[in-house]
Amino acid sequence: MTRVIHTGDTHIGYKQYHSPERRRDFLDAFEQVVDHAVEDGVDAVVHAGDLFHDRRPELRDLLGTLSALRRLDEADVPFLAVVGNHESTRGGQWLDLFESLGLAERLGREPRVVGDTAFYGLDHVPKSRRDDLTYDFDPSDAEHAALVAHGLFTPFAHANWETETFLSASNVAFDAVLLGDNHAPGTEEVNDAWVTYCGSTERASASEEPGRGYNIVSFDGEVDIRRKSLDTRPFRFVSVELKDGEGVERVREQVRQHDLTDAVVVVEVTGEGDPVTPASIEEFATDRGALIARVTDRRELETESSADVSFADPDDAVRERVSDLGLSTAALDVDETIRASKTPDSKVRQEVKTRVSALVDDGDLSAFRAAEADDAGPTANETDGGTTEATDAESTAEEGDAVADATTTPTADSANGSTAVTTEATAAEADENADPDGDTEDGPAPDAAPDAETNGQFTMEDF
Ligand SMILES: [Mn+2]
Repeated sequence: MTRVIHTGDTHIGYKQYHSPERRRDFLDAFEQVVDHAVEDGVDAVVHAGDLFHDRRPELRDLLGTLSALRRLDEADVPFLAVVGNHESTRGGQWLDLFESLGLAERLGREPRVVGDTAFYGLDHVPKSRRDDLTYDFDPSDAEHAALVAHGLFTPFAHANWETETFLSASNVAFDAVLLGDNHAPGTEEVNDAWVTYCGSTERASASEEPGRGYNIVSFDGEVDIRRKSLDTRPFRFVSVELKDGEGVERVREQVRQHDLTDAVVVVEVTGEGDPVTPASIEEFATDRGALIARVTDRRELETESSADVSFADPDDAVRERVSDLGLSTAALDVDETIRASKTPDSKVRQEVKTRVSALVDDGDLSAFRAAEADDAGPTANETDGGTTEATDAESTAEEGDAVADATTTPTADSANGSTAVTTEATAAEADENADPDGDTEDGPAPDAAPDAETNGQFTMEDF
């Protein structure tokens, strides 16, 4: 019998709505999972990727994470994980640092046996490189086998990776596939394997309306998967359909009916009626104790066909537009350097020159080709519609993915053929392009949150 917590998409460091409180919430949720693991005495915590919201977490988030991992370690609960698209870097993974400290183990093609179950890992792999995957795992004589992976798998929403195909290509018969990337929890049976998403531990976008939690997975002859809830920041979703003649008063009336204390209030206005200034509603809610309020007036969007972007967060709008442009890796890299990275303005010109020269010197001109639309695929988000902000989040998320994928796309390494499953691919890549770093600011939402950026910063020495 093996009993583990399956969690993922914790997105630690995500400063949602630019709010320091929200940023702390993401770490809090992870700490709660750790508390539960310690109290419950599970055999391991399995993390399916996106531990961090971006590839350059800040020191306080690293320290908070280290201290949580240390508590697990002291309770003898192993932390087994794979690398997600948001946190992936080209020069080595945070997870490797935690592993070197003895606080985590990175899953890969070799089995990590806990009780009578062998756990394997598959990091997020951009779509462009999946054809080279071999799905070769080292066999184990453990009674059960589970694969931990990060990606958008069928038969779940937004899928771009065929579960049946990789299950039949794998040389190990998995009893369970424990997934991260899609922030909506769900469980399905595919080819005699239970395939399950644990969902995010905090709402990384307003589209993640249902309560957050994680899975408890038991292997005991059969596989048993149960949900556990987390106590997260309250979100109030207020949908107001205005009739002719109604306006801001009606919206306030609806908002007032909710317990706004310390909540994130997400208001959506539809129907007819008078114009409503979002700021007036947002102020109304925060004056009554809300932490944050966001109003989306769907009516304007309906009449102005050219504007399908909410400007609740201008960064979201820019990211969405950029993601629509189908830019090449090189162009995205330039955009990132100029707009989002922490490169000081005075150094931007030199930095752009350095990066572009590096790509040219490298001789791999694919970086200058327009992005594959596919690779820019959506990231996980919940299926349910949600507010415009949610939509923004999704797009942003997509952009995050796009950037991540683009930048992860190897230069040298794709040329020499086969990409091994997980770990090795990334490791190889890391070797080729030392010096990770480079990244972007936080973005909005969840998987959505973009910030998935992975692009590496190049220095001349690398080439
Ligand atoms: Mn995620």
